[in-house]
Amino acid sequence: MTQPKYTAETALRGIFLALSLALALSPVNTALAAQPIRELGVDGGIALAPCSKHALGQVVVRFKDGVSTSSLLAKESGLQLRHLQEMLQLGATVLQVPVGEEQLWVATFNAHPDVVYAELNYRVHALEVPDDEKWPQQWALPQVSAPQAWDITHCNGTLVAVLDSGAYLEHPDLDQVWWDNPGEQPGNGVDDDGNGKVDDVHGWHFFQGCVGDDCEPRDDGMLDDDNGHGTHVAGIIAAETGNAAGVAGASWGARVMVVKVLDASGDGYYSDVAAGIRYAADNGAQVINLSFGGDEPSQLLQDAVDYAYQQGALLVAAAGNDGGAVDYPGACEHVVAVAATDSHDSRLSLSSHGPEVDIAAPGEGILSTWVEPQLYWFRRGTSMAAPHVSAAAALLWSWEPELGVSQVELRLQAGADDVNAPSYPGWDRYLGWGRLNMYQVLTGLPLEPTPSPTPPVYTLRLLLPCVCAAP
Ligand SMILES: [Ca+2]
Ligand SMILES: [Ca+2]
Ligand SMILES: [Ca+2]
Ligand SMILES: [Ca+2]
Repeated sequence: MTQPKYTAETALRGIFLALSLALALSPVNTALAAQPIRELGVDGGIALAPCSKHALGQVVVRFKDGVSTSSLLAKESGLQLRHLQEMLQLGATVLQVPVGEEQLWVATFNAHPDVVYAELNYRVHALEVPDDEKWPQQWALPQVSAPQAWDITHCNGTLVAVLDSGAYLEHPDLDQVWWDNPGEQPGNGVDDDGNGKVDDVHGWHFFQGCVGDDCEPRDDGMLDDDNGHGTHVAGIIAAETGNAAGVAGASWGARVMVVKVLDASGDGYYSDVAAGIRYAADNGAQVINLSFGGDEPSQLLQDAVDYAYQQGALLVAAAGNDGGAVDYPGACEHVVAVAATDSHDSRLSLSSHGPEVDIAAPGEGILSTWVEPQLYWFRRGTSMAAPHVSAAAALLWSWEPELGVSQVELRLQAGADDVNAPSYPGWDRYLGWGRLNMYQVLTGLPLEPTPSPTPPVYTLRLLLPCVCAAP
């Protein structure tokens, strides 16, 4: 009498029986089927969830010697288990399994006596450092963990309004990033989208036209940057990145709506700022960057801010550069006020402080785009800090578009590094919740802000080691 020959076929039959039972009994399976899922990206034929740490629909299995899987899987598996890749030298095989059931198959295989091991097909990744020529001079972006954030995702065109001195629209490192008003035909002298502005293709210009003491509100489509400040701020957020030229923009992919509210001297009026905020919100800006400030509170400014916030826009403003109280609109309710730090994570002495400060970001020696003839220039101040935060918000919204504006605010705060914790643990009036960390903004869990100022608070921050499809 001969012993029945033990083959891979019998091994797999046992596995499939066990797995079928496990699937039938598993509440996980039902739950998975009911869950909404994101659109799947496709990378080399392998399905990858946007935040999946492993290849979907795959497990790696090594069977014991003499147990070959090659011809049996398709025949035996009612679940269309299929063999994708055999690594003969290592004795392992990559098997295709139903998406969402990878863990179950790994557990089932590992429980079988003829399996040496089974595991998920995990992803590896490289830190994404852009090839932009001036990248080595952009110390601020590694400081806020931008490369780690970009390794998760690039910004997919989130619209950021830059209220500033205009922008150099033809700048070679910016000319692809401008908002194109989808409802407006350029240059036909007609307000095609009926928003009250004729030919507002990339944005609008709100200003008090003054001759001597005689000032009156006017507006037009002149967006040219006669100062340079607006071009610098736009570049920090959205300079074309990975194009082997110029600088990298912190969002790597946001679009910019140009709203000119400052003149050649960098001055403007609250009325123009308020009108510009309203225009930005009405025309779809998700983030509104306000790198300027004034000393006086204003109901007009607060009303404009409240309007945009209710539309779901995040407003980000410079805290101020006089080292005193926080400027307006940074001090308004519903505005993220940004202090400035240096390469050692120390607050710049010029950076204004007070109860309204929410977060800090690099603001010294910041290289970005500029008007001709320089084209690139270093600047310092809280004006340069705010756009780093705007860029982080744009990137987060691109990654998790379902978030509401208050959730984005919380994620910015929760992700910040409390770099002055030895002196001022938790929130403080100098750096707010701490220095921006773009990676943690994308991966961290929201923390409830505590009343300010706080006794020492030690938070446990969960860092999800999430590795995702390169966009
Ligand atoms: Ca129009
Ligand atoms: Ca038109
Ligand atoms: Ca560039
Ligand atoms: Ca602190």
